[in-house]
Parts: sequence; structure tokens; C-alpha cells
Amino acid sequence: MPRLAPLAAAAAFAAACLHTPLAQAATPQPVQEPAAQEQAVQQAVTPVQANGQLRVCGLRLCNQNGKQIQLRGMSSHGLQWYHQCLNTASLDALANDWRADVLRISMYIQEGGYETNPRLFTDRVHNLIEQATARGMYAIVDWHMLTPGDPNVNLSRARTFFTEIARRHNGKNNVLYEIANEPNGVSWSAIRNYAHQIIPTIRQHDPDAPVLVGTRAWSSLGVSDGATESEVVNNPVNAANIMYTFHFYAATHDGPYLDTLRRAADRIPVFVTEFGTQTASGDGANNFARSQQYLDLMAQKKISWVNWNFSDDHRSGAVFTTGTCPGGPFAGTSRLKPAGVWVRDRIRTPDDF
Ligand code: IDC
Repeated sequence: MPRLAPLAAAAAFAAACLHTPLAQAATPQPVQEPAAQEQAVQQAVTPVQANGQLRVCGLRLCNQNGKQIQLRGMSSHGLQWYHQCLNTASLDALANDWRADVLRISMYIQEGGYETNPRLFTDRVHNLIEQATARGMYAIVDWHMLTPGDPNVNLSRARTFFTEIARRHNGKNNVLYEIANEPNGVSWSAIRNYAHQIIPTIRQHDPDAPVLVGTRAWSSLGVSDGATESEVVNNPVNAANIMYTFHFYAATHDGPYLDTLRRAADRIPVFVTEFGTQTASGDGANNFARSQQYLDLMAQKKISWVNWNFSDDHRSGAVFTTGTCPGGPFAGTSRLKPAGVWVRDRIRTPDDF
């Protein structure tokens, strides 16, 4: 990556020390043999180089060698509003400074999104998949349906879109398909029927990519409608290599949601494709203590996660301060809101793969 193997990290540290101002020159410097440095450079490895084609293995996500892994990264905001936050410098920062494993490409369908100009938005997604690929990150193609909440309303659009995306990118090993962001006001069986329509459409062109399925009541596994994960456990989607999505906003979604995630992770494969440290509006005060409880659970169960969102929207959940895009700077913390500082730290924590 971007992500450096230990030797490379030591070499980078040594290089950084060479540029240390005089006042700090007393910092101990690791001794590096020239040969070791050469080797270190060659060992620099991106998340995709390290893990290759992912697949669902039992209840977890595994890499090409069958090892369970956890991906961590960021979701874009809606491409119709904050496309300017996804440029060369910001994506370089996401890969190299944030050390993200994954970029979620959030393409709204309504609210000025895909339905208004399918060609434009499909091309944006193509381009962002290429950008993620060039940086060795995984790419989640998020069909960001939200209002209306029945994914079947957009079924024919989804067929057109996913057919083109899957045809174009089937040779890549870093694409995951999220077929319905947050179904709402609709039963699990209607969502399941939609999944049975759209998964074969994708698989016809891209047979080996994991598919992520949204769940009832804004991808709460039903909890926000007073249901539980048992409706999914008892009536799963009839397809292999899929995971179910769970979204939470830590200042709104308390104990029962955390308990649901804990239970569900032992019964079905779960991917948290969206979470915020604030309220479900994506705004308001952060609850970092509860956010950390979720992150601890997800680390323990190796549940992959993606945070909302990589933009400079005014809300507290948008990581950059207003006016950061498109010029930056995007690396470091100078333009980050508190939620951004918090989540960057947690994405940067070294992976164990
Ligand atoms: C919010 C955006 C906001 C936009 C609103 C309506 O932050 O700018 O006006 O959507 O589309 C979700 C959704 C996600 C929401 C986010 C925060 O997937 O689209 O973004 N949220 O409200 N689910 C729970 C929270």
C-alpha cells in the first residue's frame, strides 16, 4: 500500500529520521544494512496484493489462502453531491495515510443520483473502481437505494447497472457488490426475492465476487422494525459467497443493536458496510465509547467495517471540515473533524493479515 511490511516500515522510519530537524536529532535511529533496505522496498504490499480474491468462508470473510480477514475502510458520500472529495490526492491519502483496505463507492439511485443520468453515474463508478484498484484497495460497489425503501422498485435499473459493472470488472480480484444499501418499509422476504433476482445477474458475468445483501429496516437485521436477525437466519438467501449487511450509528443504536450484531455474527456472515460514531442522521455528538464497543466486537469476530463518510459535508460524520474538497490537504489530521481523527486512527492500526 501503501501498507508496509515491518522491514519496510523500519526503512521508512530510518528515512524519516534522516529528515528530522536538529532539535529532535537525538531520536535513536534503527541501523539498516543497505541490502535489508532493498529487500524492504520489495516487500511493500497492498491489501489486495496481500489477500487477492476474497470469498466467504463459513461465517467469515477469507483471503485467497483461506485465512479469515477483516477489512476496514471508508465510504464515499453520495457521488451526486461529493464526487469532488474523490480525487487523486484524497484517494492517495485514503490508501497511504489512512491505510484503508477498502473504499465503498456510494452511488445513490434517487435524490439526484443514478436515475437522473445512468451513463454519468455508471462511468463515475467505473472510474472509482479503477482508482481503488490502482491503489491496491478493495472496492465495494454500493447500490445506495434508500427512498423508496423497496429495492424491487429499482430492480430493472439495478439489472442494467450491475450487468455493465460486472462485465467490465470481472477480471479484477478486488470488487465486492452491495446490492441494496438500506431497504426500509419492506419485509425480509421482499428483500430476499430481490436478492434472488439480482445475484444471478451479477454472477452470470462475475461468478467469484462476494455479494453483500442489505437487511430489513435500514440494514439493521430487522431490529429497527422490532424484529430480530432470526428472520434472516431462518430464511437465508439461496446463494453462496454472500454476506448480510448491518449498519449502526453509535449515538442512536445502543445495547440491543450491539447484542444483535454479536448474536448474528455467530449465525450468518455479516459485513458492516456503514457505521457512524454519531446519530443516525450522520450528525450530532459522537459517542466514541459505544463506537469502541462495536469496534472491539468487530475485531473479535473479524467483522469487516466501513465508516460513513469520506467527504467535507457539514455534518459531524463527514470526516473533513467544510471546504477541504477538492484541494485538501487530505493526509494527516489538520482538516479532520473529531470523528475523522478517531476513525483514521482505527483504520491505520496494522492489519493482522
Ligand atoms: C445521509 C447524508 C445526508 C443526506 C441523507 C439523505 O449524510 O447528506 O441528505 O443521507 O440521503 C444512512 C444512509 C445514508 C445517510 C446516513 C446518515 O445510508 O445515506 O446519509 N445514514 O443519515 N443510514 C443511516 C444513516
